[in-house]
Order: sequence, then structure tokens, then C-alpha cells
Amino acid sequence: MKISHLISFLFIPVAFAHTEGDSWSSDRPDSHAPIGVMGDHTHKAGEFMLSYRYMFMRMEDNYVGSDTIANTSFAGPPPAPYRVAPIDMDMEMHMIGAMYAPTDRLTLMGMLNLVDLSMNHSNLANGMQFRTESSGLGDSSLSALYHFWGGEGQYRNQRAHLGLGILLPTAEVDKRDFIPGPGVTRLPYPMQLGAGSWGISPSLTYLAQEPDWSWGGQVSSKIYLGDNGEDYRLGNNWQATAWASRQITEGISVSARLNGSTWGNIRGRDASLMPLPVPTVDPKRRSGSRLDGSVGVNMQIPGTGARIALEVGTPLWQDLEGPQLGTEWWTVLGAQFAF
Ligand SMILES: [Cu+2]
Repeated sequence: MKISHLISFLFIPVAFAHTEGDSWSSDRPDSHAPIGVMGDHTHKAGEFMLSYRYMFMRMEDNYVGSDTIANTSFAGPPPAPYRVAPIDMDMEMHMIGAMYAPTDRLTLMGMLNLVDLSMNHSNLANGMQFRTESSGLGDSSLSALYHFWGGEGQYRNQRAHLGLGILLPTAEVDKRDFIPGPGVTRLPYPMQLGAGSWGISPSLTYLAQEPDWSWGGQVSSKIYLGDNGEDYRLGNNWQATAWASRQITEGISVSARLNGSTWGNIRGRDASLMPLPVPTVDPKRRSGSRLDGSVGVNMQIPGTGARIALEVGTPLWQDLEGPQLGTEWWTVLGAQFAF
């Protein structure tokens, strides 16, 4: 709770002075954050941008706290009387986004996700393995980014914007698949395609630009305001990230980034979910915190609005209320076109 209070406090903007000239360059590869950062930039009045991001995340090893545990220890004494252990999980996401700036101050943004999930499991009694899959429409959002501050210097230009997103309950949270034993049945929480409930997503972003370098930071949150169609809601999510980028040629920049996140347990429960002997059906074993490190490259065709970017990251530390599968690594590949 302390972290969330701290972050809420940061949302109160320190100053609303608007002193910006026009020396901020958006025609540099590093004028966009690493591609894994959402809502990182605003646009000039009248600009449109379309974007596509592909995200892959690999999850492996079960964590209790910050330690991994052997799958066989799941069968141990209560409170962990599990007979099935998740072994690994792959998450793929296709994120389609559009941005439009009616004014220099205001940029509007819409995002839609398509999700593809698969999880492998081991039956601890007989060693038999099985796989479940789900795919379809994930969460989507509509956001407003408000560019409230800009500061000009001889070597450094700075700017900051506030974001407020509305999280739309589009994700399918009633996915089913075949599980040996019960047959075709409702899949556990991590195999559903998103939150599926209304929420808000506030953010505050700071950007600085020097002749060859740039850096920035963002705090953001996803706060779910209601239960989804299956009578539960995901825990709120809080994130803070900071990065630095270096322009190496006119059209290419490289970056390094740290991202800390913490998220809560599920409130409520899905009554259609059978009490299977696997930790993924327990709404109280979903929370955690993670610090990720990542490196990236941004490419821009100079003089055009076309960009391609890649970022690859891995947790440096994670602490999960488990047993819960930990993240092994992730990547985001994106293409953006502004006009
Ligand atoms: Cu954009």
C-alpha cells in the first residue's frame, strides 16, 4: 500500500507552466521511449499514428516468494495439497493502437489486444503432462494524454504529460479447454485473456532530450473499478519505469530500461471454475512484484513517420505469492507509422 500511496502522490503535477518552444525533436529514433512503454509520447496538433506491437512472454519455474520451488514439492503438506503443477506458459499479444492529436496539448489514444495463451502442466501423481490453450480478444482502452509542461534549455529539452485511460471490459474471461479428468471446463485465471472489467489507468511521463541522448520515466497504474462478467476483478497494477537512450546514427538509437511493477490478488472468484488441485484456480495466489531489466533498439526512417523497434527484457528479481509461474523473459516488437 505504501508504494501505491507514493505513486498516487506523484500524479499531482508540480507545475502547469507551459514554456515550450519548438526545439523538441520528434524526428529522432529516441524521441520515442523503448517500445515496451505505452503512452510514452504525445503528438503535434493534427497528427495521426497507427501502431502494431507484438509481445511474447515466456513463463517458467514456480515461485513462492522470491525462490523457485520444485514442482514435486507441490504435493507436500497443506496448505499446498496440489496434484497438478503448471510447468511453463507462453503469452503472445498483438496490440493494435491508434493515436490522434486534436491539439498540441492533447493526444487521444485507443488500443486493442488480441491474446494467445498456452500452458503446460504436469500431473504429479503419474507424471503425465497436458497442455491448455486459449486465444481471442483481450483488454482494450481509450486514453487521453495531456502535455502539460515543457522546458527548454541550451542542451536539454524536457517535457511531461499526464495520461488517463479508461480500461474497457472487452477481454474474454470465460475461456474453456480440455483438462484430463474434468474434460472441457472453465480455464483457471491466468489462462483468461485479460481483466474483462471496467477500470482506469492514470500515468505520468517525463521525457528529456539532449543532442545525442535522451531519457525518461513513467509511473502508471491500472485500477479496476468493477467485477467482470464472471464476478471477480483482477488486482490493481502499479508500475514505475525509467530508461536512457543513445542515438548511434541518424535513424537508430539503443536503450536500457528498468521496470518495477507490483500487482494485487484477485477479488471475488469465478464460480464456474472447478476447485481443481492446481494453484492457478486460487484467487489468493496471483499477486506479486517484479523488477525487469531490458535493452532495446529504435529505428526511424529519417524524415518519415515510419518506425520499427524491438525490446527484450528479463526479470532481475521477482517475488510472487505462489506457487505461481515466474516470468523468464519477454520481448516486444513494434511498428509505428505517423502521418
Ligand atoms: Cu504516437
